[in-house]
Amino acid sequence: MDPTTLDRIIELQKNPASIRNLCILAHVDHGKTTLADCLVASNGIISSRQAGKLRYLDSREDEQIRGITMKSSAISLHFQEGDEDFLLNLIDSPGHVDFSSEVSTAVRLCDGAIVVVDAVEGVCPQTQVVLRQAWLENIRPVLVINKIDRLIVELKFTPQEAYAHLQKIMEQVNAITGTLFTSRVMEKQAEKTKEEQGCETPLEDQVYDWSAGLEEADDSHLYFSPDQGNVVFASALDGWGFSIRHFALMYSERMGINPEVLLKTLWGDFYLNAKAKKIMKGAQVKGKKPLFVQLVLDNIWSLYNAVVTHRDKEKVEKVLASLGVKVMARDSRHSDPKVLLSAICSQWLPVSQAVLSMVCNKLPSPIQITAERVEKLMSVGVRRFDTLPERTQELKNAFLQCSSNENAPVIVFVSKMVAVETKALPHNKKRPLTQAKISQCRELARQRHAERMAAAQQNHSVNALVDIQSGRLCKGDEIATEGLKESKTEEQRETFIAFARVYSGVVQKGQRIFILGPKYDPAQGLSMLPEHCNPSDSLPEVPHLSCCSIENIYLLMGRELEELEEVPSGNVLGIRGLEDFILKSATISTTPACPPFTPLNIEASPIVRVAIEPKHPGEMPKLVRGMRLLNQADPCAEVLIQETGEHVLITAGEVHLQRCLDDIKKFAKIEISASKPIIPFRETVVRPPKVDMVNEDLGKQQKVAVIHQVKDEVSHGRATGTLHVDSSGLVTLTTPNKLATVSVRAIPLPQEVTCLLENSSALIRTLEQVNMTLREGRNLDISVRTLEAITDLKAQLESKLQGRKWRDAVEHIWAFGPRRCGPNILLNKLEGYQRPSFWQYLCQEDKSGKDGAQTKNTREFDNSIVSGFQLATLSGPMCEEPLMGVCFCIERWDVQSLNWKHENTFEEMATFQEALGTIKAPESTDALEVTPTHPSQAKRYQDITSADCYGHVSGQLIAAMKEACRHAFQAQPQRLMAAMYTCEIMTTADVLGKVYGVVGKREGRILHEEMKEGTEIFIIKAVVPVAESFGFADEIRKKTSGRASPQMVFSHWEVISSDPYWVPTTEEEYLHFGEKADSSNQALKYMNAVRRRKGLYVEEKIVEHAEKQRTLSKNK
Ligand SMILES: Nc1nc2c(ncn2[C@@H]2O[C@H](COP(=O)(O)OP(=O)(O)OP(=O)(O)O)[C@@H](O)[C@H]2O)c(=O)[nH]1
Ligand SMILES: [Mg+2]
Repeated sequence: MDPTTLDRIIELQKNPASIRNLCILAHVDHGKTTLADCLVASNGIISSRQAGKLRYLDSREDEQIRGITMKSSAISLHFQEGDEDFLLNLIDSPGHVDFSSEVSTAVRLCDGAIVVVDAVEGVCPQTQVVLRQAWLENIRPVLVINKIDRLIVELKFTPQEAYAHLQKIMEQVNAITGTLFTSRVMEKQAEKTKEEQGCETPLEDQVYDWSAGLEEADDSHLYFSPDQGNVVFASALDGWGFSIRHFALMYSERMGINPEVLLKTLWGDFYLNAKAKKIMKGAQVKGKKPLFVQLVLDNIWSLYNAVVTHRDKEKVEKVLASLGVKVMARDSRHSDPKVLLSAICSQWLPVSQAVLSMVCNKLPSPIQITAERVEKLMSVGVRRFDTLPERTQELKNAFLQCSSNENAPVIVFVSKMVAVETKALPHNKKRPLTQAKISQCRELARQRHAERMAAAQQNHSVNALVDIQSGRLCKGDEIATEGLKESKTEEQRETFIAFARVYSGVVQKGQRIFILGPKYDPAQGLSMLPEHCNPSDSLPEVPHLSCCSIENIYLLMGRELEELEEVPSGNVLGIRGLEDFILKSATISTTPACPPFTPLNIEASPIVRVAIEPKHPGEMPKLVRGMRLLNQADPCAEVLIQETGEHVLITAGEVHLQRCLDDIKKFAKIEISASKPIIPFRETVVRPPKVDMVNEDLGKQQKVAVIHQVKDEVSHGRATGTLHVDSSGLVTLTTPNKLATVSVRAIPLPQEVTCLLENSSALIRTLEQVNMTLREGRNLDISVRTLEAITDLKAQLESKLQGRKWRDAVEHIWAFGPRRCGPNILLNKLEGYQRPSFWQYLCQEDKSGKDGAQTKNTREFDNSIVSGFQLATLSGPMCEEPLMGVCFCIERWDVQSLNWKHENTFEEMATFQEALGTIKAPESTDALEVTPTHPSQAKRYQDITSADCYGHVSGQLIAAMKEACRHAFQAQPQRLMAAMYTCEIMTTADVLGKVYGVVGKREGRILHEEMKEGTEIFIIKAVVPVAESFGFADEIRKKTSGRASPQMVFSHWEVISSDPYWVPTTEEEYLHFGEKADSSNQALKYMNAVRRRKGLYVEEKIVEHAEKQRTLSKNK
């Protein structure tokens, strides 16, 4: 980088008012990177001829090959408007759904965003997602409607049609903003009324306010409108773009109209009355040309017509003259008319000028950060801002002031870690020399040469020898040090650079700082650390807090990094030296009072799993290292070692998977092989079907079948003597020591309840945490919003679990599972067993103090029952996949309470083993009442009672509960559930049939299709099972010659209707399917595939009625 530019940027970094941190967001392929190219070219980093072709910010090889962005990357630009200088920290983000986590990391560091929308495709699914993301982070968006050239060249719209089309796009975008705004106002209003209710009027006096505050809230500044100056119309590829201010200023001079009036009327239903020389309203009604068409679009259309469509030289000359633009002869002679077009447009309507000026005027600087956003960033998890320690609350001012004072605390947020090749770091790179340096070196060399020549003349023979020797020596040294360096780089080929932003203070090279993990609690930290402590002091250990030094700091310049000494508040930067302390994201500060920032809103859920192994087994450690690096470098990918010992990688989709595999190869530098994607399933139970497979009414037949099945189970149970299954599906199981008995029944949950639980898992986890702290006797202040969400969840569950079967069910919920927050319920149906309610936090609000006595009522081993349930729901009996939508009711639970001590150690177990020789294992409770005869046996005896020959009672109970749940599950009709993608496909009418064909073949379902108004584009929404989705995008692209491409996002779980255990039972079924019924059963296929993968027993006949092969020729 040019040193003068660098100096200017360093200077600008010190003035937060002139900084804009922004990102470019859009749906995939709407032209973000192309637009970024134009902006980068304005700084001379790339030539303007290359802008749009180079895609400078797509620096990875695979990004260039595939033509999509996969990682967000930042670049700092300088822009001058009038007398003012601005520093723009620009982040380009990917648009593909698989990489939406990268968008989250970009949005967090910015104050504003450019939302790009393709003029032909309009608002697409990802456009909605990014608008929501920007909204959730409280950052301000501006709009660029890109690819307007396609309206002219491809769709061949008239200017009038194009105007109507653009208006529609604007409406669509504003509709989304409107919904987001309304929901926020509603939320705030609800919060306010809740607070008021808490302190004031009783409920009956409340009059429900339907308006919900919408009338009072001013939202006019939120919407996109060209006259507000927050919209630019552009064609990034052709290098032009404008906001209507440009035309307003131009025509106000020519026509002598006040520019402000033109600015207000240029976009909208206004027209020019030539006779009266006035601007009038009502162009549409009177059939007149709107001003925008007449003054703006007509000009652009005629330029395109002259240059691209008709290639009319004379006309071009005229246009050039009227625009006052000069082009080089080689551009006007070029065979590609687009070259001439770009040459004209980049002078007439330079897109970078339009966009950057809008950005500087409309987006906030770091000083303008709102208090609301700061509170949101600081209130981590369920905590309320006002419950944070006082010193923490004071830090809010530091955020708001964005001060770079010496005393200002340093607060930095790292949103992701970027792997950079160590040799690409600035200090390892040879820098190009400046002109001055070159001449200096030349001068030095000349002097040295002259000296040497003089010396040589004096003492020719002796010196020559020494010279050669020392020369050799020098060389030898070099080789040695090089060897050392090589071995070092071998160890550390990748260095992680933290992608971060400074919110307060000045970050300096070599500075000591605290790193706050996501779970760090400032209250705890402050109480454990001495006051006014420093990260460089030796301090006691505090959970989730560590200290380290910043090694280097960098200015992020796309592919390049520029080393800096310090970065003041309000800037985006790269930090080296944190890789051992930060996994994916973290907060950095010089004060332990700083809270960790709220975690990023990551929208994509990792769903595609593959098992990875190295080609050569000996390279396993390298693979493990590669996977560890990937885990750190990718915000969304997960790596883990499964119970089976496989190394598993979980990614958001197929494209993401491919990129992660490439990354692992690069990090580990070995050949790897990945398994076929491991497709997740869920297991569930359903109500007995009413019709059989040929749609005949089942009546009692099914019952017969169930009883038949149950009988099997019973006979099995008798064999072990501990299991009993009755005809209604109630399973009773006794522990091996016969001390405890549980009876469990499995019931399917209504679908909407399962959905609700699935979506509320984070909330349930929070509630579980709250319950845990309550059990420990502590209290946790949770925010009003969380409390409201919990109350709402309970109310929703109550309304959805109606009927006799579910009476009081919500109150009696014992636990959720698996992992204590999953979509299965454990229900307490025991008579007379009062345990603290799952909703005790809510009850505590009503009758504070009363619950203390209740808490004590928990029976011994309550936890064992929950653990058994957790294990049972984690892997079901069909193919050991997690359960979903199952409610287990405990109807009986007997346990002989003997006041056993159950915290035996292994040594005590050993003593017990010895003792077994002398004392018989207890057969029943009576046996335990025998008092030991010898006093020395007394302790031993106590030990034995707590662990009989079948192990600890609690352990036995866990196992018994798990088994009981599994049997109860099997006593119901079982089904598999498949993960489903929703998939939006944008296509043209002529290939619609082909798209339908592919969706059908992949077992997908079309939900709806609609045609975009005014275009030939169809939007199809479909669901496709994840299991069938691999290669789906490629197949569609191939079949439609690239005219349709799907965007798939995980949506929900769906029950596969066919029964994997189905065998024909009714006569009709025999007739229809034959005795063997070996026609394809999708559910069975999936189930067996999973079982085979997991090494479980698969019941399959490989050969039936085999016959010995004969050689036919012999029999002839
Ligand atoms: N006709 C036309 N094509 C454009 C324009 N801008 C971009 N494109 C083309 O659109 C395609 C996608 O452009 P990109 O800039 O890579 O899109 P992107 O939004 O960065 O895509 P992702 O990063 O993958 O989400 C490229 O083929 C561009 O040449 C434009 O103004 N007009
Ligand atoms: Mg891109």
